[in-house]
Amino acid sequence: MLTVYGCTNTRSSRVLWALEEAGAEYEYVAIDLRAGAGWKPEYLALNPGGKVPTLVDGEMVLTESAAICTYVGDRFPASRLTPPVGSVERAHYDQWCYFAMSELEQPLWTLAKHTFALPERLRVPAVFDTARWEFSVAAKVLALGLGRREFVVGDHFTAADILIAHTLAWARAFKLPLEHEHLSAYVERLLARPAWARTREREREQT
Ligand SMILES: N[C@@H](CCC(=O)N[C@@H](CS)C(=O)NCC(=O)O)C(=O)O
Repeated sequence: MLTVYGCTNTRSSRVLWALEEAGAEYEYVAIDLRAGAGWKPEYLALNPGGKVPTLVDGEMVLTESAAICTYVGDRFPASRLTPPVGSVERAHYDQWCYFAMSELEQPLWTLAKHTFALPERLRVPAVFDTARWEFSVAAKVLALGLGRREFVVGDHFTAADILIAHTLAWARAFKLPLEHEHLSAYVERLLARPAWARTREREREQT
């Protein structure tokens, strides 16, 4: 049995989404970050950063949402969430996962850290304009890469779409304009998937 440690409205939703797409059975353990549950010694033993998500599969403990979503795809190949290792599609899949984590997400994380996540004394509001500009550049690169296609890699849904759509939903929550019409349509389409609705439901049941 797989166990996911997560918290509603965080990057752990990506992992639940991947598991729901794969039709996997899993246990969900809610970690109330706002109440400091991430800093309890028993959780720190699993995730030394005190962050979510964490996935436990038997003896294996995995952190980092992109690595976990990729692991889920590889562990449940029938889901087709990850293209075969060594294929051109896998290379493109990796490219878009790294892009999501290092280019698209980073400016949003900067906004989040300097708005609420960091202790007040460490927040620097002067970074906001730069972060918004960086996000608009990354969104443009994504819009060009996606074009009018339905999915970011090949012709079907992969875990790269999970990382990107979840990040774009985060941008929308921050009221950042997506500027590119087909990016808005892409995120709407992906968030309408039944597996995303099941993810939200599972999180609601647990909290
Ligand atoms: N790169 C990590 C980031 C994980 C992360 O920062 N998670 C946030 C929630 S979205 C968290 O647990 N924050 C709690 C904290 O920083 O104390 C991933 O993608 O898994």
